[in-house]
Amino acid sequence: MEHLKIASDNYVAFTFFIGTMAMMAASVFFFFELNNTSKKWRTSVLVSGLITFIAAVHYYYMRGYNLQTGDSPTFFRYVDWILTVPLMCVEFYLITKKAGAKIGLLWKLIFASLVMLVTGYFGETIDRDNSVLWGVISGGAYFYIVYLIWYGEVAQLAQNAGAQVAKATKILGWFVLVGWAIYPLGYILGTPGGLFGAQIVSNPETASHYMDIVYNIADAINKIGFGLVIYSLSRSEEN
Ligand SMILES: *C/C=C(C)/C=C/C=C(C)/C=C/C1=C(C)CCCC1(C)C
Repeated sequence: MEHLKIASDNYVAFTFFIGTMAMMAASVFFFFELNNTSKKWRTSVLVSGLITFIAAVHYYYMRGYNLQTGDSPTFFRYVDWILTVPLMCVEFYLITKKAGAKIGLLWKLIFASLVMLVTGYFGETIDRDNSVLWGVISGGAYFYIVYLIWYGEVAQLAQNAGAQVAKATKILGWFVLVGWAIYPLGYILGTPGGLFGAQIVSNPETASHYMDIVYNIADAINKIGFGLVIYSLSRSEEN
């Protein structure tokens, strides 16, 4: 049995390790705080904990996979996203529900997120030669989500849901606009098509390392950050 350890210059393995720890710690925090969360916000905080918990389990696996094989755990990365991104859509639905959000809005958000992720997966795996095309389709679904949150139904409902919900929705909207935009950067670095054919990192192995580091950083920011915005909403005075 080989003894596997993280070399001090192995940033891919290191960010998988830190990611695992951060997701675990965040999950413990959200779950333990449920006890002193008002009933109104309990489901939202629970969902925050589920998002980081699902990520923690995937990160634990991906960390080991990467350490043992040196490869990018693309499949489980996408399994994680397919579970957690729709749950982030659920958060938008839950906080605007009191202002009248309909279940149809939730399905629109979930559907768009699935299109975004499935097409991204095709571009990264089974049809890498057309990664630009898949990336563009995925980007279209992404901008539709941004639109719904910033100008569409989510934005309108948030305006009628009180100042605190409006403020939280704005911050979550920034996470989606800026924090989620980090992912296409990882995709551009890691796929052969790069940015409309411009190969940014020519060595495929280095390219996939960059991609993993970018994705790992983005996941920590977005999953934990999202949860903390929901948590602080649950603690805001007027609610
Ligand atoms: C917790 C995980 C999250 C918030 C993952 C989000 C992933 C994305 C926003 C991915 C977006 C992509 C594009 C917009 C184009 C290229 C392909 C993707 C899938 C990387």
